[in-house]
Amino acid sequence: MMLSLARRLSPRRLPTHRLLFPFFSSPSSESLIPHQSPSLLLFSSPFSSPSQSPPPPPPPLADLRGGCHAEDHPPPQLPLCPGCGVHMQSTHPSLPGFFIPPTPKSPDYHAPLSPLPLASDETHLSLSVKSGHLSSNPNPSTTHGLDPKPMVCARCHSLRHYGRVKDPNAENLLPDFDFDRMVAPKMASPSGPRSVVLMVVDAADFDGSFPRRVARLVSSSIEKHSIAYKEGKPANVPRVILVVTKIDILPSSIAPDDLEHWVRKQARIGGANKLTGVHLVSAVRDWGVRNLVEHVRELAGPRGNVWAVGAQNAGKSTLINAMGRCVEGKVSHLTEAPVPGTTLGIIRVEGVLGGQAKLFDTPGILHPYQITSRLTREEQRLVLLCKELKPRTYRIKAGHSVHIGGLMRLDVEELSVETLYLTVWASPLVPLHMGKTENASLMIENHFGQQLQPPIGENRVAELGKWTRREFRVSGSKWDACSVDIATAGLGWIAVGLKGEAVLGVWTYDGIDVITRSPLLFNKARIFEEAGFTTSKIVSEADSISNKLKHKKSEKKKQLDHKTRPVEGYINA
Ligand SMILES: Nc1nc2c(ncn2[C@@H]2O[C@H](COP(=O)(O)OP(=O)(O)OP(=O)(O)O)[C@@H](O)[C@H]2O)c(=O)[nH]1
Ligand SMILES: [Mg+2]
Repeated sequence: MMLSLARRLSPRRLPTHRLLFPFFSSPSSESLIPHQSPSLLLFSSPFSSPSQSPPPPPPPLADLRGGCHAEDHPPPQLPLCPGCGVHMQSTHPSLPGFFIPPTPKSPDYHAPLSPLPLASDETHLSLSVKSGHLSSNPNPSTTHGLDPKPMVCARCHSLRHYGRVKDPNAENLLPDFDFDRMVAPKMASPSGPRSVVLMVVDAADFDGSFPRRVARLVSSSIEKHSIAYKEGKPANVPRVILVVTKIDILPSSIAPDDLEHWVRKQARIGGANKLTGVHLVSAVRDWGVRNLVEHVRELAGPRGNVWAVGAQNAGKSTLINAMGRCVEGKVSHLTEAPVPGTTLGIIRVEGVLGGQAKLFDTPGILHPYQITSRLTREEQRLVLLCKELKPRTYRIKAGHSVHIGGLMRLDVEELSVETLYLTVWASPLVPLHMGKTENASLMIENHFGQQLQPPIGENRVAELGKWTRREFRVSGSKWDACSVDIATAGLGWIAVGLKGEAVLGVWTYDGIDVITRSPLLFNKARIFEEAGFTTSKIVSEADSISNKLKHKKSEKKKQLDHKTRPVEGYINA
């Protein structure tokens, strides 16, 4: 139900009829090219020799996610993109997995430049150019000995180099990744190699990115298989490691022990009550990654299967890349990007674990209750956190409201004391506003999509769904500490500090999760925010646009007045 709502609301999703355009109906899953390694493709005839015949029909879209095939359904015989796990094809640019095969280079392409002496009259050439000519590689074999960069699909190339998807419509053609069908049965299988589940959670959006489905699945299979094991039946009890990543985004003042305590508590609430271990890491700073690798190797043994699973954009691929950096040897680089849904298929990563143990990166699970699932790429860019969080604090009275962009509003409806503290933890790119609740309904009409972004543009407001209210009764016993967090999945949270009781109304779009939890951080900003909009580029740009419009209107009015005056004069005369 929730999923279908998100699908309906998400602008990134195309209407279903787009999925039915001619090639989709093609029943053919015949191979386009024989299965071969990407490096062999460089010189393979089907791609490198332009053919006059029309391109072969593409495989059904449902088959393009690598590693996502039912046992009885063979995968298309196409190479896999080592960055995102999609099947690569060079015939249909609008389809996922498209890549342009490089043209074969002449055999002497890599030949070193001959160390020709420079002519004495070449004084106009810069020294660097001269030195470039003169210092040829003394050991050319080292240049040739380097591993060629693995070839990736056009989408991965664009994500890696420009941080965005080249053709968003292309990936929307893929059906959603079916975790329950593609990964769950393998992960929770009672037979075969032992499963180690790396449950990857984003520290800055813990509850929104916590994979509840995975937690429930592994907890129940641990229970079931443990009973079977005690009865002497063959049973494979999965081991679960909770990896809380992106901890570099949390303020450095947080103590690791406190964080771990908080994480374990929230994980229990989320349904993960049988954890083998908890690791707090930063994959971009390599904090805690070595310990994690050692623990995973120990649990996987010589033959285990390790699955990195979690919500979209939680940081799975970046984590695996960081694990790869910890081990000696060459590990291929997975595509990582601030774009939910980067990884498209299941990818087996070689070289991180020992023996025959296997490590898999998986596509992120779509959480329709995370607000990011409703946003466009441009809007996601404003909301996603990538730098250390900074608090923005208000001291406010009853009858006042705080907006986080056009995505969430908190009203202080009733308060047993005079004021309370609200500390907003969200992306600094999202502007805030504080003002009287009685004016809040005008904010939607006048400022959502402009000063209050995301959504970007007025038309997007209605697309995000119905704006609905939830009520929370909170209480606290100290002024100098936060008593409770009110967290909106995918956006951030507001820490409430008060000595008394309050009734809070929280507004956001229907279907987006809002929860209360024990506070994660206790910091407040040194300088409190004031009423009105926070200063930001978005607000000043929106202000200057509306000022220009007002100016134009008043100019027009003046001109009209000017034109009508002589007529009035004539009448008067
Ligand atoms: N600051 C910080 N950013 C991180 C960390 N780990 C990942 N990221 C960022 O988070 C974003 C998403 O990372 P990915 O590794 O692509 O996430 P994913 O879980 O594989 O995403 P999907 O493939 O969509 O499921 C990227 O912009 C990363 O740079 C971290 O430890 N610290
Ligand atoms: Mg990924």
